[in-house]
Amino acid sequence: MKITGVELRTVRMPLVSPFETSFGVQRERLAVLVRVVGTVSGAAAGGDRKGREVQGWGECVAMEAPLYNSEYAAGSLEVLRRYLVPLLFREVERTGGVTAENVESVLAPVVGHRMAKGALEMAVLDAQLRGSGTSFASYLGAVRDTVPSGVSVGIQPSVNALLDVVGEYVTQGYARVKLKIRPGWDVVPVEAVRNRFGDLLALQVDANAAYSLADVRTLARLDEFDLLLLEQPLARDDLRQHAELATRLRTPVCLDESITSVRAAADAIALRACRVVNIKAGRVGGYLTARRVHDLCLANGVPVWCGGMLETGLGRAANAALAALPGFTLPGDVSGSDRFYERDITEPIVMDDGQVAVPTGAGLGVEPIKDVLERFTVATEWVQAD
Ligand code: SMG
Ligand code: MG
Repeated sequence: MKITGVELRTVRMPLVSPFETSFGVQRERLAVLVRVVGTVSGAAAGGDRKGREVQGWGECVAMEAPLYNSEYAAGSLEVLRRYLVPLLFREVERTGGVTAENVESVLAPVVGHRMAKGALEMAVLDAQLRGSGTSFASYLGAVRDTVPSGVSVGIQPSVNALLDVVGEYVTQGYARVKLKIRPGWDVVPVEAVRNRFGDLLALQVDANAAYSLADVRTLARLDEFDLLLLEQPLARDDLRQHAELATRLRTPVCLDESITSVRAAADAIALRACRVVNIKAGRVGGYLTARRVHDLCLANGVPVWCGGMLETGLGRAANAALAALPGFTLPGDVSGSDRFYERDITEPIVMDDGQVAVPTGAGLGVEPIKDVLERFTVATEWVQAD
């Protein structure tokens, strides 16, 4: 497609309740959305020679502050406007167009900023697929039309409060519960949840890199609660220590923050740093790389699941499509929109009987609702191709 311009929009959405992790408390979601506008011609436009206008949406999953990883929303906005979008424009000028499949290599001169790159690639892919009438799911290779829906539960003020919150999600029918843990909030809350809800509850924990190898005895105490996995216990850049820890635990170690690329995933598998991989498209630079991480894990017999970054309906729709690939054998953090938002910017993604439907419409299959989008928008800029 030819790209005529890119809109960069910042939205600020209140969360239904504060979300606390080992690195902080979040009360709202500040997100950068990318809208790519362009034209497609030839086969992609159904033989239309003149070119048909298309647009596509991308969502940058960087948080407001650089606490989950080094990226943050205002930084993503800056790198998009100043470097990434201009690189794409230059490519269109040089070759006459871009495809989602070459966005990664076009943006490769810029080091890092995977979440920003992933958002731009997602928008181009959405536009391209809307142009050809193909859904994200069928493009990526989905093999299911619904995906099991897990919920991520933040750190609570007390164990009783945690039991209430988990009880509510269990009643709603979530297929799996993930508890956020940190030193001082681990064995006791996990034991309480296991005792209250029984052995059949699919349960896992996520430390967001809050522990060190010196905590091995505490982490080993989690073994008795029969968890599906322990997610990112140690530092993001320490595969070797994760490998060491993994030999000391029965609970499978899963990596999230550490898996920033196909290469990182290959290293983690080779070093036996993890037995399970959390795949987040933004963290690895987009849905195309996410699919390659999936393919690598599948080929190595490593189960994967789809992570979440408190996405709006746009990212949530794409995640549901990704989670429908064959290697996603564990329930993902693909919850209903109402887990975080009273009002989503798209039609809400709904969890029903523990499942979320994979969208079937062209591209993402969902779109922002204009007045809702405007209500949450705090800034918009248009970057015009010259
Ligand atoms: O979108 O359901 C969701 C959130 C899932 O816990 C979740 N994500 O480390 O996996 C993770 C966290 C990252 C965001 S924490 C602010
Ligand atoms: Mg995580």
